[in-house]
Amino acid sequence: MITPEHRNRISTPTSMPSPAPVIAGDVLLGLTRMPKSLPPKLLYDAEGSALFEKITCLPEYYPTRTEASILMTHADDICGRLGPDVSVSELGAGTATKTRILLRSLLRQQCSVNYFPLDVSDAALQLAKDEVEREMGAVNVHPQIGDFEDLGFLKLQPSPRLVLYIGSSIGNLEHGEAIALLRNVAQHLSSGDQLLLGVDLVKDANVMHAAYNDSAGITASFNKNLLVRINRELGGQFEPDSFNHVSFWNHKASRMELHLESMRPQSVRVDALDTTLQFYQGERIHTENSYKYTVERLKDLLQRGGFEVEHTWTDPHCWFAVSLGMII
Ligand code: SAH
Ligand code: AVI
Repeated sequence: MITPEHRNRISTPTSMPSPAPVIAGDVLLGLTRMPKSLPPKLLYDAEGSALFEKITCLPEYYPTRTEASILMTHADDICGRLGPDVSVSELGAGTATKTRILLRSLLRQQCSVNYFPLDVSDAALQLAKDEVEREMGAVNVHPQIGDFEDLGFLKLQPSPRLVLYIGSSIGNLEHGEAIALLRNVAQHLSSGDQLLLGVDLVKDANVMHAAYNDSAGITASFNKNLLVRINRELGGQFEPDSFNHVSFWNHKASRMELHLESMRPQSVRVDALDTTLQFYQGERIHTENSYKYTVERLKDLLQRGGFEVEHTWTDPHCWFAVSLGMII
């Protein structure tokens, strides 16, 4: 459970070094093309990670609690299907709150666990390490600050390996990127190694719309924090309140979309890019897609990624699915 004390701590990492800010290239590329867009990984500076934690507790944001309920109901079944004495790595671990459900269950069948969480957010990883070690002394946490593009750390992980990619984070990737990432993961693994993948499923559009347009405005703050980050890290002069948070269901593409929409014509200077950006009234910056799957498309994704599907669990409403795949 993330308490207010945790939220304060997430923005003040203590003992892990921060990587140098490397957002300039992505921001220049994304904001000088038409239509404008920014990669969703930029949403996760310390403040963005803290806002995401708040999102996971919102009444409208069903994915986190639905996936947690699947993990709580089936943790022993999931862990019973794993190899003996597995080590665990996790892509986009965040604060690893739901991961602890699995680690608790795993410790009922093995004495200790080596756990390698990867994330671009050092603040979230610090909290993950603190909380896992505080609760479970038998879990050795080896945090990896970095991008999905560099999966070399998977080779450090002792066999047999379990890779976690939960939280529907794969839904923030385009289909081609998602398959390429799974194939890259598979290439770092050996026969018998396993992947547990969690994805959000297509459902009533009103339910999904509410989840990304919450009444407290936390998702809007999460989205606008991108502009705050550009101001802080790149000397930008964005006025975040001159942009609207816009999120809608794109049925054809099977995804929720997040955008920031300029409320008026404006010029925005970004010193570190030596650029002044022009926005027309109503112009949008596309900041995130959140693809929603069907169980069939999830299985297809795993197979295309190089994994044989072993078992898939869903909740009673079929809102979310967690699937276990293996390298054969
Ligand atoms: N797995 C957690 C957190 C999901 S939020 C959960 O289920 O609640 C998505 C996480 O992925 C964030 O912590 C973010 O920092 C991380 N992330 C996003 N893009 C990334 C990338 N390209 N490389 C590494 N981590 C990334
Ligand atoms: C991390 N990811 C799966 C979240 C999602 O639902 O796509 C990010 C998010 N964006 C807005 N709210 C939550």
